[in-house]
Amino acid sequence: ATRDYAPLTPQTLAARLGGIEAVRSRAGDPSAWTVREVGDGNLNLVFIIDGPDGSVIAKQALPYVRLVGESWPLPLKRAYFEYNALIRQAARDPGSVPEVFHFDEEQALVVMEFLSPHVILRHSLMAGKRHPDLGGVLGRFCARTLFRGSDLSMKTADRKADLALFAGNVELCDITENLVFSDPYFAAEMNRHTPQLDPVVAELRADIDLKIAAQHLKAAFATNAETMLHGDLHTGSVMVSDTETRVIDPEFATYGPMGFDVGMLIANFLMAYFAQPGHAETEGSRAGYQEWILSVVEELWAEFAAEFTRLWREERNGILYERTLFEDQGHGIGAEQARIDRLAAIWRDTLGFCGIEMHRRTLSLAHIAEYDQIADEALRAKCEARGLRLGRALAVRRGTITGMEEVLNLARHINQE
Ligand code: SR1
Ligand code: MG
Repeated sequence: ATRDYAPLTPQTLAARLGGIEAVRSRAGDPSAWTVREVGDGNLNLVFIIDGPDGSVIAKQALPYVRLVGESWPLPLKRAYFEYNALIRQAARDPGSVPEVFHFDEEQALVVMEFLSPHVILRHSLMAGKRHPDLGGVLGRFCARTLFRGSDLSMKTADRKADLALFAGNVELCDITENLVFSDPYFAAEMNRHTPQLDPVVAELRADIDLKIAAQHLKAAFATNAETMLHGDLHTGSVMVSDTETRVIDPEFATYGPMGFDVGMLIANFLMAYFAQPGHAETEGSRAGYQEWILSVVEELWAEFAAEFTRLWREERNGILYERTLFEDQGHGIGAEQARIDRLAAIWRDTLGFCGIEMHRRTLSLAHIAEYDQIADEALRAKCEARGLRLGRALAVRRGTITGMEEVLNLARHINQE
């Protein structure tokens, strides 16, 4: 029987979930649970359940956008896409995401592994902390999930079924299409920006080359169903400890271009880089930490390309670039040429999506804590303007920037101005 959806509260949670064996077996006796609501994202309720035998997370969708309120309804079915994305990511890159213990479609609820002592990466970057192999783990996560969710790896029937499944994530794609690709470039109702940025914003909104680039990238997001994306892969969707990195929150999962996930992630590191004057305690500590952030970006792309290459050579077994097609060339020369072309296309997309993400997190509805928490508005605007400038260069010049060193040098140069 279906039970009517009802949002959980810390007071009702033990009674509602205490009878579920998958939860009880991990947390222990429900009468001894303590429950806290800790969601600080834009959309959902997130509870930590601490029981005598352990802790778990219960994440429940609300029927509206939490950030805005009930005036902006949002379907509960996003929990279904999150659950389906999580189990695919776990299969494609084992250990990279929290383990799912229980899914309840009617209640839009996923109960999953509590990651401890992990913290949200965005907060760690504001606190100036370093994490070993961060770029490596994230680069491999992108390569494995994006390659293995694509026509390079999947059989026709599986690929078509997943394409149809994730095509249902309509409302969240609509959010991305508007908030990310369109709103930054006109005076959309929900936009906000630091007042001192007015002249820069006017310049960007008069920039035809940039608007055309944003529309080309929006078309790619909307029409190029290259793979299953995480769909919202920013540094708030990554949890870190001193020894481990995990990816969370794939409720925006959809089929789209590989560069979307990689570009969004890199953009969030680059914004953390530009925001450091608002967070680092001394100039001396700042410069070294900023360089560390850039080294993570460098490692992320290098590891993505290396792992994508390994998977191409060892696992390519899907609909595209069949091995038999390239046999005549000997030594895999034809397949290598195809791989290089494919990576070059992903690189161009990555730069473009990276640039647009840097704009939308400064000008559209959903901002980032790194900028928002800089109380001095003039300093905040200076940091944000640097990000906007780099974002413009990456989006418009994505076809001619040849390597990551050029991107990082551009960031260093803009940071000095
Ligand atoms: C109304 S939702 C705003 C943003 O929050 C999510 O995390 C996505 O990034 C979305 O664009
Ligand atoms: Mg999220």
